[in-house]
Amino acid sequence: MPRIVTVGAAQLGPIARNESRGQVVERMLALMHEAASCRCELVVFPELALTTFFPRWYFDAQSDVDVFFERSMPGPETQPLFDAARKLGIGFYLGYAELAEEPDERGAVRTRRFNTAITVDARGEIVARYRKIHLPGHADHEPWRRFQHLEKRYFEIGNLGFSAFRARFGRTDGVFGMAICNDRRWPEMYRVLGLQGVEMILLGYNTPVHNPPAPEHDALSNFHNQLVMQSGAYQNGTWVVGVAKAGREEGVDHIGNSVIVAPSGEIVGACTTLGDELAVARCDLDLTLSYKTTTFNFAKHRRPEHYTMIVERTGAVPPE
Ligand code: CDT
Repeated sequence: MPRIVTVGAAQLGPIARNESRGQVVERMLALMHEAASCRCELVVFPELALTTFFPRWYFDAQSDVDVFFERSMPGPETQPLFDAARKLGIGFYLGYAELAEEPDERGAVRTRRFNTAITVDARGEIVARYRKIHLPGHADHEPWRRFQHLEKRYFEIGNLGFSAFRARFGRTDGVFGMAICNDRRWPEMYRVLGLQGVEMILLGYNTPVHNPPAPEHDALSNFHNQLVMQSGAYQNGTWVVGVAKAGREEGVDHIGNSVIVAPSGEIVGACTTLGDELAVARCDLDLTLSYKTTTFNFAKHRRPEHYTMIVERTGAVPPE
């Protein structure tokens, strides 16, 4: 019996700054209904899916930043997504800005802000939470840029690790993992999840076409997007579902190129527009096996005694 999960990559087009949560959720519900009509059991929405990608702006006042954050999940505006999951029998991955009152490393309760994703099952229950670890960009205002990328200012580094989890979608139990946007460029993310036997990684992103510190990469932004997810999938024998918030948002162009990648590294589903769009694939989780038990049989072939530098060293140090 194949272990099929039918997955919808629910790409969103641009979200204007003045678009309300209610309006965005309506767009997401339309995609969930389309997904249901395609027999999807799981849909993946983008990173920070409920608002415009606000780290492009520098705000002096914290109160101006906090309007983009959710204080509860579900909250009044997002509850319809959870209701639709139950009604349609579809799980979903959702990225959003999370404001939490919780203890820090010293045990002091304070307001904390994370770039977060949750996975919700078909009962409408949150089954896993992930907080983004690789925060790109910068912490201070850099007016020379055409637009800012202030994730290092507005978010703390995630404190939940890369934790694989078991979940059931449709009739299939599987091992899932989550990541967010810039995480997909780091092989460590895939490998840490791979070492937990992950079978499908869910991942949303907002990727501006223009990278101010390295404009020479701009023409390669779609290529790099596919390159990292295809290699991460193949080298760890896992499905990867990468979903964009795409198009021209508040004057900034973002890539689309949402894809569903098989454990072979092949793309089996893809969005072709820069708007709200659903790409669907029937994903057999057992297709991971021929990679996990042969070329990438970790227990047999990995040589961790030669990899210690990976955890002992952060930056590159060339030989003398
Ligand atoms: N949202 C996010 O993490 N975006 C980054 C842009 C960095 S510029 C290369 C990304 O990795 O797509």
